[in-house]
Amino acid sequence: MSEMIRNYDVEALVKSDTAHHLHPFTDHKGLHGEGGSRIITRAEGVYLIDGHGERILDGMAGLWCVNVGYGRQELAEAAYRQMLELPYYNTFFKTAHPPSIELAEKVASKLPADFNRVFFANSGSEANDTNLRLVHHYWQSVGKPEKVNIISRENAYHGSTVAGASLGGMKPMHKQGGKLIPSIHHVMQPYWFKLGGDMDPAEFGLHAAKQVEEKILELGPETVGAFIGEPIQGAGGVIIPPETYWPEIQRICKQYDILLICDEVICGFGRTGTWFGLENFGIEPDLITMAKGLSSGYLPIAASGVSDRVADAVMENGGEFYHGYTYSGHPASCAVALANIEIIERERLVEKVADETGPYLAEAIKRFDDHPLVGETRTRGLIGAIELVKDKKTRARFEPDGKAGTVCRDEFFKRNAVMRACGDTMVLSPPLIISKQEIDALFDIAEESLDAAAAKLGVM
Ligand code: PXG
Repeated sequence: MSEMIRNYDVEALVKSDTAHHLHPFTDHKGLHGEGGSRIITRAEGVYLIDGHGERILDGMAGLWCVNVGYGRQELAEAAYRQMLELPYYNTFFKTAHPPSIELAEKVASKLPADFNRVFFANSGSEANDTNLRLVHHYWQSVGKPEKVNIISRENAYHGSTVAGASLGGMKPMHKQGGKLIPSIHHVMQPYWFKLGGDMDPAEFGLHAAKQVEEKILELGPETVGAFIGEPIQGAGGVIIPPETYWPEIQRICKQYDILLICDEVICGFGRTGTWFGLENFGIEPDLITMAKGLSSGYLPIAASGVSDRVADAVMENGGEFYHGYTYSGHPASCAVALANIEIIERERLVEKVADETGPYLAEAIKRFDDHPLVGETRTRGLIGAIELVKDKKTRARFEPDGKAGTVCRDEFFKRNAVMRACGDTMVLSPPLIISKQEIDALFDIAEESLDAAAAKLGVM
C-alpha cells in the first residue's frame, strides 16, 4: 500500500478547488471565507487521512454509505477484472451481461419473498425517479391512471434531482427548486422529540400516521397512487418512528389501495442490524429504493426492487417501459456491488451489527444523556442521533435551527472525527466494521466536542 501513497501539494489543491470546483450542498462564500476545503487524500478501515497526514475517525461512513469500510482491495480488483473483460455494455436492446444478471438475482434473494425483480440506476435520486415512473406506469397498466398523487413526509430526503427534491420534504430545497412536481404532497413526519408535545410516543405515532389518512381523504383515495417513506429518516435527523407508526401506515395503504415505496437508501445493507430497515418495522412495500450500501460507495450504483404485484402488472399489460439510464446495470458497478455483498455475508456484518456493535452503541451513547446540551439520544443498529437542546426539561431548541449543530460539528472536525449535523441533531452512521474500541474513541471525541460546544453556546 505504502508505495501507492502519493504526495500532494495541499495548498495548491485548496486554491484550485476554490477557483474551479462547485461542491454539492455548499455555501461557497462561507467555505472560502473559512480558508477552503480540507483535502482528503486516502482512507483505510474507519479512518480518513487528509493531505497533511492527519487521521480522521469517520463516524458517517462517508455519506452513510461505506458499509464495509475503506481500503478493500477485493472491491478494487473486482472493478479492475470487470473493466478488462467488459467495461461497458447496455441492457436496453435484448442484451444483458453476467454481472447485471448475477447482481439482480443476489439483491432479489435479500429482499422480501414477493420481490423477484430489480431495475438498476446510478444514484438513490435516480432510483426514486424510477420508482415514481413505475408507480404511474403501474396504475396506467391496471386501468387506474387517475391515481397520480404521491404522499411523502416533511423533512424526508429522497434525493436531489427534480423528482428526488419533489419527493423529499426539505423546505430549503423546495424554496430553491422553482416549480417542483405538483402531484407530490407532504405530511407530518413521525418525529416525537420535536413534534410530540404532551403525547406519549405511541400516541404520537398514531397521530402522525393519521395525517397520511387525512391527506388521502382530502385528495380522494381514487387519486392517490403511492406513499413514500424511509423506515428511519436519515438526513432528516435519524428519526426513529414510534412502534405504532408503520403498522398504521401499512393499514392505511392497504385500506385505500395505495402503493408503498420504502426508501432503503440509508437503512439498507445492514445499517440497522437487518439486511433492510423494513424488517425492523414489519413494512410490506411494493417498491424498494436502494443505493449507498449496495456497493459501499466504491462505485455509483442504485436499484429499485420491484414486487411481483407491480412487476407482473407492468410486464403483462404495460408494454414497453420508456425509461432507463445509459449506465443502468453498469458492469463494473455491478461487479463491485456483488463483491461488496459477498464481504457483508462472509464477515457476517449484519449479524455483527445486530448482536455486537449495535447493542454496544446503544449502551455507549447513554453517556451523553446527562450532558447539559443533550435532550435525547437514540440508536437502531449502527445509526444514531444526539439531540442538542437549550433546555433539557422543556426540549426547547436553539435559534436559529442549525446553529448549535454547526458549532458542534465544527468542534468534532477540529478534533479529527466526523459526525454530521442535521439541523441541531448530531447524527452518526459509521462503517459497519467499526470496533467497540473505535466506538469508544469516537465518543471520547464527542464528549470533548459537546463540552466545547456547550461552552460556546453558553450552556453549562
Ligand atoms: N434516499 C435517501 C433515503 C437518501 O438518504 C437519497 C435517496 C438520494 O441518493 P443519491 O445517491 O442520489 O444521493 C439519499 C441520499 C446528508 C446526505 O447530508 C444524505 C444523502 C445524500 C447526500 C447527503 O445527510 N442521502
